[in-house]
Amino acid sequence: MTGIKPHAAHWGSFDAVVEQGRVVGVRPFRRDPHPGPLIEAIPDVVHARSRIDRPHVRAGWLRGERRGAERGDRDFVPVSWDQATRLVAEETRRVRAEFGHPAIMGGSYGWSSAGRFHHAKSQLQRFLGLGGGFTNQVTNYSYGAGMTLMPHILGTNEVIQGPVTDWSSIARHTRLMICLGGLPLKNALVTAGGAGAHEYVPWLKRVAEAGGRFVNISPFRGDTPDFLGAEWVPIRPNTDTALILAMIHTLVEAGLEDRGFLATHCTGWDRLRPYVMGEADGTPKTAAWAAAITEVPAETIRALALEAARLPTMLTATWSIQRAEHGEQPWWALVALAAALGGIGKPGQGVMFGYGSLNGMGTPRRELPSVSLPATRNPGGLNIPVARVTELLERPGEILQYNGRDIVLPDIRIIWWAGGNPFHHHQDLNRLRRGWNRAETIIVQEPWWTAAARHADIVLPATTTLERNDIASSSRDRFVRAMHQAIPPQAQARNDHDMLADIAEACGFRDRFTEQRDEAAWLRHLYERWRQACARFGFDAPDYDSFWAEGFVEVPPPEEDFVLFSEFARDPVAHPLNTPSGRVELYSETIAGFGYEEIGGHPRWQAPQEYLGAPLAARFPLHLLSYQPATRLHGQLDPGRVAAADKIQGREPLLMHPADAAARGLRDGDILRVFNERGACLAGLRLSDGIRRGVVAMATGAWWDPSPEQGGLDVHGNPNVLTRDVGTSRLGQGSAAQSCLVEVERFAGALPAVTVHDAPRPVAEQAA
Ligand SMILES: Nc1nc2c(c(=O)[nH]1)N[C@H]1C(S)=C(S)[C@@H](COP(=O)(O)OP(=O)(O)OC[C@H]3O[C@@H](n4cnc5c(=O)[nH]c(N)nc54)[C@H](O)[C@@H]3O)O[C@H]1N2
Ligand SMILES: Nc1nc2c(c(=O)[nH]1)N[C@H]1C(S)=C(S)[C@@H](COP(=O)(O)OP(=O)(O)OC[C@H]3O[C@@H](n4cnc5c(=O)[nH]c(N)nc54)[C@H](O)[C@@H]3O)O[C@H]1N2
Ligand SMILES: [Mo]
Repeated sequence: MTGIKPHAAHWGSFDAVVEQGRVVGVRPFRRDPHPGPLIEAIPDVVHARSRIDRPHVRAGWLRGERRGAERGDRDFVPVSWDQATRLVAEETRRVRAEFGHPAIMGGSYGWSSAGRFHHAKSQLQRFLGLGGGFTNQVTNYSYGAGMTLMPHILGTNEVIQGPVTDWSSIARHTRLMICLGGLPLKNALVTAGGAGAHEYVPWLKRVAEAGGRFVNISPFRGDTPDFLGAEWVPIRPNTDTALILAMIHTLVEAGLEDRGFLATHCTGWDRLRPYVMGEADGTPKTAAWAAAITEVPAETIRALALEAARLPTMLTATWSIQRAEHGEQPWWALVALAAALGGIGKPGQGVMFGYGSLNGMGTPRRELPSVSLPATRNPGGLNIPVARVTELLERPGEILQYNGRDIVLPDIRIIWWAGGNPFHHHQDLNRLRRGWNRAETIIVQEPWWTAAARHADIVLPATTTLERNDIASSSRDRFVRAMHQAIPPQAQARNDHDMLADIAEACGFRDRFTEQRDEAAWLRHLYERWRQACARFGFDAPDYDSFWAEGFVEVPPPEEDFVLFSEFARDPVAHPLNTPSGRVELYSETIAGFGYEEIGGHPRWQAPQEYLGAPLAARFPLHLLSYQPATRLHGQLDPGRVAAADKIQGREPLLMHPADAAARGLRDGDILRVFNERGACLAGLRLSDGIRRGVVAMATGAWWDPSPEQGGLDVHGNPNVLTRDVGTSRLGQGSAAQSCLVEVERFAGALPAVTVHDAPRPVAEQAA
């Protein structure tokens, strides 16, 4: 195969340049106004030495060492596809028969790849659902706490997932944009389902040119790009709630709260106001009170509140803000501030979450569906909040409380993952590994020897998107794109659909799984379904053959600005919110009724166990933020050149203020040991005066490389060996990765090699 093939990924659309069956380069999609650099890593990763060449089975598993066995790079035996298929089918049948469907954990959380047909997780879940059901995961790592909270207080998740009030409305009307967590450029490199056009930077520039002023409230100055000229308010991590409450206090003190809006559009102001003013608990939430918690000067807080009352203001917070212990609170408080300002539902005003978290948030787009597989059914299954996965594995038979429900945790026998990497995404990896090892059988479908594949019993090699045909599509992007196969499957890799179709056959339901369609027939089918759905919205998409030949379909932009909640703002009686009161719930009887002492009926300041104001900071005085990487998508692309160029002696960089480094005698470029009671990893020191003192930051995504010779030290730099595995609260049960204290020291001794980008060496062929 040689030529130029249109293709797409979460991190951008591109043409693959192919010579003699190899991807040798990429060219950005010609309609992308601002392509990002991540696509440059594609040739490296597609042909990486960490690709899995054949199916493998752990030798100990073949000998019958199952429950409690140590996993991790242990003696993988290559087997044939026939053998692997038979082993997986037999094991699935056995476990279903002996222990029931929920004994199979098939939540398989993860981003998979952009193509909507070969979406690994959807394929696996379709297979497991047809087989009788499985234990599934609900919510997500991105905004799991927020998405459980918002339906209670705003009646919808549109404020997070979109469509949010669009950039066009902001450019026209917003004069002040207050951004908790900033508006980072790096996050907008990607769109789930594929970025056809990166429109974030052009829109930010238009908003700035229109005269909007930006305030970046974040421990990290780099969370807004220089061209915005934002004011930086360096806040202590995890203290945003205190700052927001003090802004509300300032408004009330000055008589500037929008009493009309609070009376007609909200419920619970009579409960929140006495708390804020201190009548309820004796502590007025003044700017001076918040200054002590946030280390933001009281005058800055007051000035910000008064300015927000004077100017059309959009409030926003990144998704990261709620990825912390009590992560529901800052988002709820921000909704309350927006209510007190009276801006909810007005053009360019109110509150939205995640403008700075993903490309496509706020991009004007016509309301149209996206191409997707039909929803999976899970008849005999169970749902567990995604970030409680270790508890699920640790505590069978016990109760997990979530959002007013008591869930009895099943006893998991099979863990099955396709298109996600729990040893990337979960917190406290050493603890996860202990829970993980309790399973009898772990099956992982992966193109690469990621930590998840290395911790499996049965490893099934998947193709990358370049080795198959597909369609990329996202509700946040104007382009639907054809993904043409560019190269043949590498080694013995197979696509997830085909491997599962064979396993379904061995289980007796191949035809129900495939619906007797092959890849080409499925793509045509999914496209036609989408085309018909679009027609109902008045958009005539071209027929499939024209689309495939052209390589993309462009959805026309909308004619008018989109403003979320505009009808509610105009007439809250005729257009109530989908909450019990029909209004914005500043006090929620439902949440209060759950009786969880860690989350009350209205937003309030609660100190997390790990932040700079906690007693533990005496021993671990640095707050670690583990943010999304600029050089990858999570763990994906880590073997490529973009991620490699950013590392320091092959280790993930850690940002630190020069004064904190000097106090420890550390110099730029030093290799550090970063540690707390949960674990330790290496990192390369990068000094920056753009990070607040007392805060250090590491991107996620360097593949976990624990060294048995070094007592389990991760020699590469995965911050999730350090993060704490605790729910945000029993309401949201979201990931609290951003509440984490650590200490650092210079790493003494010979630098251990990073070996995780090499394939593990197999043991005796065909032992099975
Ligand atoms: N400390 C900390 N941890 C975090 C976060 C944080 O802020 N801090 N953020 C969290 C968030 S928001 C998220 S969304 C998660 C992300 O966590 P994940 O989504 O699990 O991370 P990815 O690395 O994208 O995992 C996708 C996996 O799918 C594989 N894959 C790709 N294409 C295919 C395919 O076609 N077939 C198969 N079988 N596999 C494929 C990739 O190789 C990769 O290993 O991480 C979370 N973890
Ligand atoms: N390049 C790239 N882009 C991505 C991803 C990726 O892996 N790579 N992942 C995508 C995914 S899955 C998601 S969910 C989104 C996530 O999007 P976010 O969750 O918004 O991204 P983060 O980088 O975790 O956090 C943004 C910033 O929040 C700041 N911050 C952290 N804690 C606090 C705090 O307590 N208070 C304040 N005020 N600020 C704080 C940090 O300085 C950080 O830089 O990103 C998406 N975009
Ligand atoms: Mo995410």
